[in-house]
Amino acid sequence: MNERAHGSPSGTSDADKYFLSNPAPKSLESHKKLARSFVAEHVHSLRNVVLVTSGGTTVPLENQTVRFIDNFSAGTRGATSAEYFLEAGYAVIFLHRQFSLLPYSRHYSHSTNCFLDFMTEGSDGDVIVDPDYQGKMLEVLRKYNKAKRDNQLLLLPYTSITEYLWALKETATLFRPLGSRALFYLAAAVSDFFLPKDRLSEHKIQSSAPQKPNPEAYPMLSNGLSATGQSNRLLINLDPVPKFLKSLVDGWAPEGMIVSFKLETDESLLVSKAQQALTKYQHHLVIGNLLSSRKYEVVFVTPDGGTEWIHVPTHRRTLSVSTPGFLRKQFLEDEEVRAVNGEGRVEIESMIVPQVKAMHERFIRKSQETKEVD
Ligand code: 9Z3
Repeated sequence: MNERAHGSPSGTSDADKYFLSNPAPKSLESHKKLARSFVAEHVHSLRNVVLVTSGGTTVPLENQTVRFIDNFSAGTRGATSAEYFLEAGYAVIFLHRQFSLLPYSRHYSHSTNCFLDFMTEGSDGDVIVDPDYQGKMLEVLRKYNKAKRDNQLLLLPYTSITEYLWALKETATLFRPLGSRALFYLAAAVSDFFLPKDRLSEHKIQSSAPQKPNPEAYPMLSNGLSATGQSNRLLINLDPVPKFLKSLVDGWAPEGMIVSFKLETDESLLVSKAQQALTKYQHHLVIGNLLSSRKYEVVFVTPDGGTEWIHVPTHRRTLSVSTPGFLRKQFLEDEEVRAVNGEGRVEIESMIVPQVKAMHERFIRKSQETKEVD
């Protein structure tokens, strides 16, 4: 159906329509206030500023939300990358799914160890860090304190896809005074489908079918007798999430450098889907990754047709894109065990971030040269 058929004024994009019909969350004003003063400070500090998005986005099934659809992401990519950006001198706005991994604290949260396992009782009955963990914790603590001291890190949480999209739009708009010094690093796992506000039931969906199914009560769901005559089924009918990358590139952040991630499970689709995204949205870099190997290998896909695979060092010799599936699976499991046991595997983000930084620096130089010519 075209826009006129929907009765929208011509020129209104799907993203505009999304924001008109899915109102801003209550948290948005305070997020904007924090982001505005953070950006203002770093316009003057002359640091480059990156918006890192991280973690999954939920799709609520009720307005007073009891149930929601979610995805797998724990926010490892985003939280780890944020640390390397901070180390590289960036100021970081970390737009993350509430309760997902955070820079620095990620080393001690969500792990197989409870934080109490890192502590021990001292000789005076005080609580101290276990000597086994002192060295690593001191290193993390120093980096964390430096980021705080220099006001380099702003944490902004979201939960639902709508909260995420509003925060992305408004933060990107606030980044404008930074010009090409703004970098967008979109690692959040963004839902492709959602239930729009006007089809969302206010109250908890009932599991026992009403005597007479009332389509008015749950207009987006058919929660009554199914076509086969079975009762108590819940059929969910989701709308596509608008392609917000287009709005980001064209409208919200026309001068910044935009890096998106592309996630696939079918290896044969990864590079072509990344290339399609670049053609469609005209942004600057897509980093492709596969669900099963995302911690060990990624592919940089650039608008000039370039594709470059990056592998963590232990991985390079043993695993290639053509490694048979069963060997790849075994290797990844071994790597996971080594990582959990703390056998210092290289974090792939320590290789991704410097490369993105170098591209961003070239991007800034190029945009300054263009301005000088103009
Ligand atoms: C990614 O591909 C991230 O690398 C992962 C990280 C979500 C795989 P973890 O949190 O996982 O470390 O466990 N993110 C982007 C996926 C995405 O939703 N891309 C969208 C798209 O390509 C929006 S930019 O359309």
